[in-house]
Amino acid sequence: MSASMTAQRPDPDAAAPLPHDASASRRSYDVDALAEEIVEKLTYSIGKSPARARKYDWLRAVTLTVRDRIIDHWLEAEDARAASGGKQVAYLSMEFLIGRLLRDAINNLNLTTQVAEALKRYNVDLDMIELLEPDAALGNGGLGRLAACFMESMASVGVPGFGYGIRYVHGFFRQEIADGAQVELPENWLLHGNPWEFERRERSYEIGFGGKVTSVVGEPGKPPRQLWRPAERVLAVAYDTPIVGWRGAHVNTLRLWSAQALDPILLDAFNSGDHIGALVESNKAEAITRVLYPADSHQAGQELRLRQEFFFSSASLQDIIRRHLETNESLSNLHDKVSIQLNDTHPAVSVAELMRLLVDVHGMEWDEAWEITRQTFSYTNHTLLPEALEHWPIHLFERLLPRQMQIIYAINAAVIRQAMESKGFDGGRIAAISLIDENNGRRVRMGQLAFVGSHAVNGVSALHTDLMKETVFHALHELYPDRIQNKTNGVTPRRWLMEANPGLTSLLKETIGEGFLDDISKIRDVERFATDAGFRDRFAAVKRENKARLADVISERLAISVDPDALFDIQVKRIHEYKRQFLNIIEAVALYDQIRSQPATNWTPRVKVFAGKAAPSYLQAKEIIHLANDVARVINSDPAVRDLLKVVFIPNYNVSLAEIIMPAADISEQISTAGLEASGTGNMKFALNGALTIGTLDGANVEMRDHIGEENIFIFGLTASEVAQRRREGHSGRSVIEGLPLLRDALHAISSGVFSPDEPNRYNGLVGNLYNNDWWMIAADFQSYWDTQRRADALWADPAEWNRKAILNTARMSWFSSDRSIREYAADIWRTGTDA
Ligand code: 26W
Repeated sequence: MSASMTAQRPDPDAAAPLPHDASASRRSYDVDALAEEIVEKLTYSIGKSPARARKYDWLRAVTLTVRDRIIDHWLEAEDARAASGGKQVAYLSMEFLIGRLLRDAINNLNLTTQVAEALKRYNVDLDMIELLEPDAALGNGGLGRLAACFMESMASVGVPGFGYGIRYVHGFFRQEIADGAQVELPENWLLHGNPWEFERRERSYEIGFGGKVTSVVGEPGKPPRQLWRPAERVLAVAYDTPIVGWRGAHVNTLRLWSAQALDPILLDAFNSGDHIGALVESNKAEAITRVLYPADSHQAGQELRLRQEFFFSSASLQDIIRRHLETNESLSNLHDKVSIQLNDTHPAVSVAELMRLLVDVHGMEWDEAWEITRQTFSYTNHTLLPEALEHWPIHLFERLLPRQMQIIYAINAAVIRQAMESKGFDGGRIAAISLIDENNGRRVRMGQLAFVGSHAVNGVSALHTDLMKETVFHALHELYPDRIQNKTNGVTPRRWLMEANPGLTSLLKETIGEGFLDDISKIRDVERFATDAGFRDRFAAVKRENKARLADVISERLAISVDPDALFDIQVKRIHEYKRQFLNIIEAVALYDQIRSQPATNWTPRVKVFAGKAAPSYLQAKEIIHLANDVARVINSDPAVRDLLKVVFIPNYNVSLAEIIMPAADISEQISTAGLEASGTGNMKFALNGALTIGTLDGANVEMRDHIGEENIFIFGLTASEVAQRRREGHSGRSVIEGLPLLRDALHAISSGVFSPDEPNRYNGLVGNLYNNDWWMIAADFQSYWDTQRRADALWADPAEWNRKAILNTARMSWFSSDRSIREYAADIWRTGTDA
C-alpha cells in the first residue's frame, strides 16, 4: 500500500522551521555588491573567470545573482504565509505561458539600472544577455498566458498562493515557415538548464493509473471502503519557481510536476541483456511530462493527454492536503484554508480525485467530503467552441481511472436526483446537466463535472459569461442560478507596458509622475494631455521608435524592409478560423487590387503584420498561414504597389516576440466572429500600448469599447446574436459574394492561383467553403470591415486626431489590468484578502 493511497502524516522529525530573518541576510541592491556577486557566481557556481566567461555564463551568473534577492523575499513570504495561517489559492493549469523571466524579475525588484551598470563594468550588455534566455513556452496561447499574468498579479497584489502545472521538457513547438508553410520543430527550453527552478525531491508523490477497485468492509454501519489498487505508479517530483511581484512585495511559488519512474531501471531485465526492456517503465513514466499538447481548440482526446491531466491534478491535490495537514488538525476546514481554481476543464478530474482522497484515503463521510470539495473548487471556462469542450470516452476513463469513474457516477446520480426533486427536471434537461453524454459512445463531460463540483463558475468577459448561461451551461444555470459569475480577463502592466514599452513608460513617468507604476488606474491622468500637441508628438515619437525596432526584427528575420512611417496593422494570435485571419488576408488582396487599379488614389501606406501558430493537425489553419505567405510574396514583390502595401508573416510567434510587436502597432486586429472569442487578451495589450482597435463586438472588445469610448475604437460587423440568427437560418456566402465585386474579385484571385502559380487550385477549398457555407461570417462582414478599414485610413491622414485617440486608449485601459481581475477573484470567488 504506497503513500498516495493512505493519509500523509506530517514528518515528526522535521525540525520546526527557524523564522527567516531576511534583513539579516538580505543581499544589498547597490551596483558594487551586484557586480561583485555576479563574478562570485561566475567563479564559484559556474567555475569561469570573467575573462573566459561566455555569454550564456554571464546570463546564468546574473540570473543566480538576481535570484538570490528573490529568495530573500521568498523565504520571508513563506514564513509570513505559515505564520498568518491565512487562506491560500492554488491555481491549477495545464499551461503557464511564462516567456522570459530575467527582465521581469529585475524590473519587479527595481534593479534594472543597477544590474545594467554592474554588467557594464565587464563590458557586458544587459539587453543582449536578456535576449539569450529561452522562453518558458509551457502553453499554447490565451489560457496559458493568462495563467502567467495571473501568477504575477497574485504576487503583486498580495494574494498568497501556488500555481500548479506540468514541467514539460518540450514546450510549445518552434514554428518555421518553409515555402510558405508551417513546419513544427521540437522546442528545447531546458537546453542550458533552468536557473530559475529548484528541484524539490522531498515533495514527490505517487500517482496511480489503471488497476482495480475492491471494496473493503468498513466499520459496522458504515458503507464499505473502496480501495483502488493501480496497475501502474509513477512519481511526481516538484520543481519550484519563485514568482516575484511588483516591488518584491510578495513572492509566490509556481510548482511544476515532472514524472519519473519509481524504478528508474529494471536491473534484472538489464542484467538479462534486455537493455530496452529495462528502461520501458522509466520511458513510459517520463513520457507523461515530456511534451505540451499543441492543440488549443480541438480536444486531442489521446490517452496521454488524460494521463497528463490526472497526473498533475492528483499530485497537486496530494501536495495541497499535505501542506494543509502540516498546520491543521484535520481536513474538515480545508475549504477555509485553500481555494483551488480550475483553469478550464483540463484539471477538472480533480473534483473526483479530491473526493477519492477525502473519502477513501482520509476516511471522510461522502456528504461532508462533497461539501468541502464544492466549497474548495471554482472553475473558469475559456471557450464555447463545441470541439474544445473536453469529453472523455468512458471506456478510456474507466480503464485508466476506475475509482474516479465510480465517483463520477455517484456524483452524477446525486446531482440528477437533486435536479429532479428540487427543480422537477426531466428528459432533455436531465440529459443537458448529466456528467455522462449518452450519445456518441458515452463520454464524461468535463465541463459539467467542473461545474457541479465548484461553488463558483466564471466566464472571462461579460459577453462570454452571458453566452455561457444561454448556451453550453443553460440547464446547469437553471439548476444553480447563482453559480455563474463574470471575471473579465486582464494583463499585467509590468510585462506588457513597463518592460515591453520602456519608451512610453518613461514618457508617462515624466508627464504624470510615477504613481501609475504602483496603481495603474493613475494612468488615467494622461488623458488631459491628449490634446497637448507637444505631448502628442512625443507619444508619436515613442510609437515610431517601437515600430522601427519591429521593422529591424522583420528585416533581420525575413529580409523584408518595411517603412516605420506606414500604418502598422497587426494581427497576432493563434491561427483559427473563428479569429478570421482569412478575412484580414482577403481585405489585403482587395486593397492590393484597388491600389493596382486606382494608382492615382492617395492610398494610406500600410504594413500588414501577421504571426501565430496553427495546431499541427488543424489543416485549415495551416492553409491560412500558407495563404498569408503566398499573398505576401506576390504583393511585396509587385512594383505596381510602390510600397503602399506590405504583408509580413513573422514565424515562431511567442511571448518574447509579442513584447516587441505589442508596442509597435497602430491598428490592432480583433476581428473574430462575434460570440466566439471568449475574451481575448492581446486586444488589451495593444490598446494599453496606444494602438487603435478594429474589431467586432466580441469578447472583451465590448467592455473595451465601454471604457475607451466608442469614438476611439473601430467597431464593425454582425453582433453575436445576429451571427447566431444567421447560422440558425442557414447562411451561404454565395449571394453576398456575388453582390460585392471587391470581395468576389479578391476571392477569384485567391482561388485561381494568382498567389499560388505553382499550385493554382491550392485555395479552392478555402474559397469554396466561403461560397457554400460562410460559417464564420467572413462574406457577411466583409463590406463592413472594408469600410471600417477605409475609415481608419481617413483618420490616419490626421495624425493629431489619431494620436489623441491613441492616447485616450492608453489612458482608459487600466481596468484591464490583471491586478483588477485578481482582486475580483480574491473578493468574489477565493474569499482571500489582498494587501494592496
Ligand atoms: C483540449 C484542447 C484545448 C486546449 C486549450 C482546448 C481549449 C484550450 C483553451 C481554453 C483555449 C484558449 O486559450 N482560450 C482562450 O483563453 C483566453 C484566456 O481566457 C481568452 O482570452 C481567449 O478568448 C480564449 O480563446
